[in-house]
Amino acid sequence: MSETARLTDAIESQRRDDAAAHEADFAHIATKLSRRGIDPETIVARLSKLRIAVPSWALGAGGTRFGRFTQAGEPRDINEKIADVAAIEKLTRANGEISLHIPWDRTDDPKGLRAYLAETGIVCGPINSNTFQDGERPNDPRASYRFGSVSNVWEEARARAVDHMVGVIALGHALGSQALTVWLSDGTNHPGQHSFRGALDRTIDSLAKVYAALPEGWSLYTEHKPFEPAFYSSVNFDWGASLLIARSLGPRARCLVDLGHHLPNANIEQIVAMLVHQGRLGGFHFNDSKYGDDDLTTGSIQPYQLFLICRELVDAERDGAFAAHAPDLMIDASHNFKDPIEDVLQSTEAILIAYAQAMTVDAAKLDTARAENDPAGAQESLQDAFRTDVRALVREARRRKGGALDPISAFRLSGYRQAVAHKRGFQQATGL
Ligand code: LRH
Ligand code: MN
Repeated sequence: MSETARLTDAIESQRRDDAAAHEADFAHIATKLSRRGIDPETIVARLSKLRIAVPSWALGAGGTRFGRFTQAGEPRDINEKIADVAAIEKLTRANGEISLHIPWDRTDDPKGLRAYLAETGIVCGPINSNTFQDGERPNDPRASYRFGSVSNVWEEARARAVDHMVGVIALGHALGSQALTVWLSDGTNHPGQHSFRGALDRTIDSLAKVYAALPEGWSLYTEHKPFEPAFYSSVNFDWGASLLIARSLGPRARCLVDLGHHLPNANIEQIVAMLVHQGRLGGFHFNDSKYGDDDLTTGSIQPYQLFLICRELVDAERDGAFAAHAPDLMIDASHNFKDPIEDVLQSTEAILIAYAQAMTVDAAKLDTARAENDPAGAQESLQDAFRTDVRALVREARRRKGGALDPISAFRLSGYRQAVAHKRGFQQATGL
């Protein structure tokens, strides 16, 4: 039996078993929301349009510098990664997109890969360059990324990074992508190691060459991060630096917010609002963290923060702020203990739930509370929504698109992991 058939069977048997319970739950929340003057159908319709890209590098086990534990059935190549994304999409109907990372997902047959993407119905989302690993060591040590890529004082490393990024754009273009995500590991470990202003100048100068290579309709996303692998300074260290760089490049450069790339207690929902205000919110790497860039399951540590971020998106959408460009939603996580597919399913569920909750906010009541400097009233509006169980709305949006009522238990019921493990064995997938 094929993996696809296994998933189909599991989804259908679950539908048969849980249909009545789901209908009752959906009717309950629909009535409750209608009584609050909120149309449940509007929320279901909006949810069914959300698409959250799956990172190719998160389909295998993640690791840390202290170790990595390969799991059975990790995808061995880009086609198996796409097959896993297609399996996830079959269950959720909200993940029909893969975000590739080059060279981890390099192919010498872009035509064949594009055909396979079309066959599986998976879209090629924003593509990621990699100027934080040398891969093969360059002959000329001045071309190594050891001391940085686009900000390196050595022109050889900068030129190599620009060539790489332009090459990634060309490959992405051939695969149907429409955006390049640039995360730079560039930085220092020692005060005085480089000139902050010099490094920024070289970064902007180098990325301007990459920006000039963007095809029609393409965007360039700058992804900020305060530290790691550099532990004294990072060139693109926060949203301010990212906005500076994006603005210096041009209108098609926007900022990508990775939730794990913020110092403790940073107000990420406010950062999102600032980037919306500037018309420069390009997209997200959703995950969660307790300490640093932990890349944990989205919504598993700070679900209220995720809700408040989604509230800023719902608000911005209501104001037409995304008419020109809606942010790309992507997951960026790494799994040391969980099955990678189950982790992606849980992250997706958390984002859909937070978005649905954000749409149940009584906006008029919130606006009134704000207009009357009534913080308690404002909090009541938000927390009413955050305490609303919207899971039946998320399930209903999925059910109407042919997905599983409960993706994780359907995944387990299908035996997909065991089936691919039997075929793939124990091999480490490319990625972190
Ligand atoms: C850097 C980052 C970036 C990716 C990498 C895999 O921490 O978030 O988005 O390139 O993880
Ligand atoms: Mn990221």
